[in-house]
Amino acid sequence: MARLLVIGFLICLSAGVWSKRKVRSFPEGFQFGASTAAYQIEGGWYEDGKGLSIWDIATHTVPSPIKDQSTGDVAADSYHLYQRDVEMMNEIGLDFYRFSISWPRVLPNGFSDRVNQAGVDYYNNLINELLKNNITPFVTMYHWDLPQNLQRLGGWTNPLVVDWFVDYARVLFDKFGDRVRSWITINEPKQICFEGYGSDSKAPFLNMTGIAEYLCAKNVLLAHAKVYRLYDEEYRKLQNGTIGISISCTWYEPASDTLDDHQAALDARQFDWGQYAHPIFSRAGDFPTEVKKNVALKSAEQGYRKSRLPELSAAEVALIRGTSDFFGLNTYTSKLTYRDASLEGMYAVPSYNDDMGAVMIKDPSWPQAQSSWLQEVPWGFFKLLVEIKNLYDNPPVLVTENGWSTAGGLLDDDRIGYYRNYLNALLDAVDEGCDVKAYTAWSLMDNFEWKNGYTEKFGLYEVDFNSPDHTRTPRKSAYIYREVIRSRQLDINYEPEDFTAESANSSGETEKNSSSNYYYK
Ligand code: GBE
Repeated sequence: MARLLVIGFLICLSAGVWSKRKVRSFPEGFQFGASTAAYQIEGGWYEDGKGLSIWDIATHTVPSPIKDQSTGDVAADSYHLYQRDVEMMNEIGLDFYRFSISWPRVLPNGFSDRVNQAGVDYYNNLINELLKNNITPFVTMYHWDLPQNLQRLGGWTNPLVVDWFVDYARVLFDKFGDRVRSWITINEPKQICFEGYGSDSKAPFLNMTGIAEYLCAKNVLLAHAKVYRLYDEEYRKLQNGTIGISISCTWYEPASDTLDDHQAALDARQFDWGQYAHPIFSRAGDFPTEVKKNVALKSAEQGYRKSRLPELSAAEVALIRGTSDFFGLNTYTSKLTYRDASLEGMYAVPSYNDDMGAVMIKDPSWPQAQSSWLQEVPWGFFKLLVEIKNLYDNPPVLVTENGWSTAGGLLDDDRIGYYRNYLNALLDAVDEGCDVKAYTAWSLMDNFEWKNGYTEKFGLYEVDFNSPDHTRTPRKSAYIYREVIRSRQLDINYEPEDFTAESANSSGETEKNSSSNYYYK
């Protein structure tokens, strides 16, 4: 009898471990999607009345600032191939598709006085095709392709951009809001502001750190908030949708247990994403205290009469606070963070990095993607989700981007390892009480990876950019994701029967990294 009990106990135990480690279910109603962005896939850069964006200008600059001198002129040609795109979504079984609308395709000069009907037609066709196939359109209004006309007026550093963005959003609600029920105003404010205005890693390459990214931050927040208020006041009743923002968050882990390193990691989180999340999602609103304090202190030391970080008035704090129906989370990786004497003289003065006062480094033991900044750190994703829950009263979280880059090839075991480990960490966070409601893979297909051109591949589908019809072929990871969605489960042992070695070999490339180690919390 005792022996039977022991055996029974062992069976239960191993079943528990098995179900936790091998097959785990997603919560009821959990939604799966994939994401793209207009400039990265559409092409059709100068067709049918589209105006120019800052990325059209950037990629046509001589000498080219793009690693492989490429452009998004044609990209994956989704302007012509959107029906094939929807077919791919059907093959995987996506619940929703997150794509962005090109502002200058709809409003060629940026202003709403002239609407480009051909651009509206294109998005109508895409949206209708999605709905016909039971795929929910999840629309980002701004994924970095600002009309060049507005850039000439200062772009996101001009406070008037707030109203221009509101005018644009109104056109989108009017034209598409009868069918689009899920909106994201802004994709990644930090990347718009810091990478575009504070450095030269994204258009418009302004590179005026310490000043420009902070002006941009205030305007982006206000633009987002005013569009949210507009939806609330004039559209929500009729159109009955949800609207929010997507913020890119890296997890910053203290490099050691010293107080300095803990504070450095905290400051890095506050500067990197708290600067944008805190005004919207915290109870108090406004920029985070640490950010205000650091920039004000440094500014005073440097002889500025006012903080380089613009203030938000009480009315602006109130306007911005609470303006997102969900936390749209884009996340890819983690960094180790420290603060010590070596910081002295490390960063330009003034600069965002100097204001933050932290050093962020990679851990060489973490699996490395093709993108230099991207390493696989699933426990960092877990900690990030728990931190968002703790900081912002457990908001509903939609993971709006997550993914892995390779050099190419259909057999992408390292991408599969990444997706499995990140989904597993997501489920751990759900067990911890985090309200995660959706997951979006970046990306549906290979595309123009900004300054890195076509040298980094994020797609579930490989795109042959050299073939005239931009042939799309599912990678092994597409088969794995399809099964996750079909079963609503994560099964780390699943092997797709219909993914053949021949199809994998046909790409002629093999993967350089394999992160086959499975992660356990
Ligand atoms: C998303 O941004 C974008 O929304 C999407 O358009 C893009 O294709 C996708 O990522 C893949 O890149 O080494 O830390 O100093 C910063 C992700 C690197 C945001 C970090 C790269 C933030 C982009 C350089 N950034 N990341 S480093």
